Amino acid sequence: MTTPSYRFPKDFVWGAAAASAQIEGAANEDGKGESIWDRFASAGGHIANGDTPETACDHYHRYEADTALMSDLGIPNYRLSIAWPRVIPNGDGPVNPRGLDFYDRLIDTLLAAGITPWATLFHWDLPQALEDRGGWLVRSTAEAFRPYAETVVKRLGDRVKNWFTLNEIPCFIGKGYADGEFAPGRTESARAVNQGYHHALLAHGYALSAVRTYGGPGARVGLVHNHLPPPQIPLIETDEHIAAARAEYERTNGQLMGPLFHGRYPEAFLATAGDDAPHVEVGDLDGIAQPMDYLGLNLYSGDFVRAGRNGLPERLAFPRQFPRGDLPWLNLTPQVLYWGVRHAAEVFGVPSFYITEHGAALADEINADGEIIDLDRREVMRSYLVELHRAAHEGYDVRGYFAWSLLDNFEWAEGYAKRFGIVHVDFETQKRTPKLSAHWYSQVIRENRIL
Ligand code: PNW
Repeated sequence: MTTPSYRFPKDFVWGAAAASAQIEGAANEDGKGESIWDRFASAGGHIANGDTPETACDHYHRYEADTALMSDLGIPNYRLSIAWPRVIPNGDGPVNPRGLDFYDRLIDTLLAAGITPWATLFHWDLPQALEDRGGWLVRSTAEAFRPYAETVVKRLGDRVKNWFTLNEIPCFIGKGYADGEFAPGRTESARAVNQGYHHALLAHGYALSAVRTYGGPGARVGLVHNHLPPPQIPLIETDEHIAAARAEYERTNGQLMGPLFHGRYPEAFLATAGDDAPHVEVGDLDGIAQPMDYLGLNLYSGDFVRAGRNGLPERLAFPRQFPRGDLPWLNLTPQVLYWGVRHAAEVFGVPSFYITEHGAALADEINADGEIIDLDRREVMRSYLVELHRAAHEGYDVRGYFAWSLLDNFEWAEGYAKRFGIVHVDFETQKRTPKLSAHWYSQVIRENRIL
């Protein structure tokens, strides 16, 4: 028998991911405080079709059935997030025991089903009470994150061994405080926004310390990073285009990756920022640069970059008919799973990785038999995994892949119309139906190779 091609490393971690505000619902139940996404939705005008996260997938009440579903599909790892306002409704006030109890039950249910939990401490649902005092633009929000993280790690750390601190700083700071596209919908100065990025980094360091101090034996922790602009894929894999892509990657990721992996803001960033550079207090960078056990990468789309005529990196525009998912930014570029890993390793020396999210929003159709044969999503996942396999085969330490997402869910400013799930959700009835992509993924996991 020949060795099957596209086999993944032994012990490769296969999973599915989700986030509290996108699936839980129960926005006002059991003492949960208001989050900035609850407020952003109720303020109106920000979210497609006037959708809100109030009910979402009703996972708060259906977590047992959702766990059973994962178990039926043979999904052995689940990346979830903890809602800060469920645990500490005002952000820095008293703990809400019923909020912690929910995560306690959820973790126990997962473990009883043989599913390993991977918990993210912050996936965008900031307590509104903290936003009212300045949100991520003020240092006290990062300071409040420390006791919150400690509370969660102390309570769940005997059973949760794999932690992520924050999800996608560029999205919740950039889109939340600079573009105004995401909650809290602010459009602030470059100076204020750079300070916000710094506070997010600081919060990451505090959460990392919390896991190191209270996580118990075997606890591991990292950040989930994403890239805005998207990671740079060399137009053709020649030395000169690779160098151009790498230079642009370094330039656009230095503000976060520099402090995290080199313990300082890069000179190039400081020169560009000038007077808008963040204020940094003594000791901040030591906390931020504490070694992580792994870096999580959320990778959906890349940009093609070439060495331009003047020798400078040049980003190529996408042709009108380039393959794209159901969102304007979702260009389907499988190579991003390879280059996202390789650039981070080469430029910033990142030693090991999990792909903490990859997936596609597509316009699913239910056929006459009630099935969703999402050949498109399956093809997207398959082609991206081929590129992840290439990275693993070349020796990059890629340890796992989490499909985004387990369920169709509240896709932030896009509401419920954009579906990323490998399991379809009927938001009228809350019925779950695994799509073809879920059945296929289930088999990929079982065989530990791309099918
Ligand atoms: C990520 N972009 O968000 C988040 O981590 C998820 O919560 C989200 O559902 C998923 O990706 C799909 O969108 C992103 O504009 C949002 O490039 C926007 C962008 C990237 C990631």
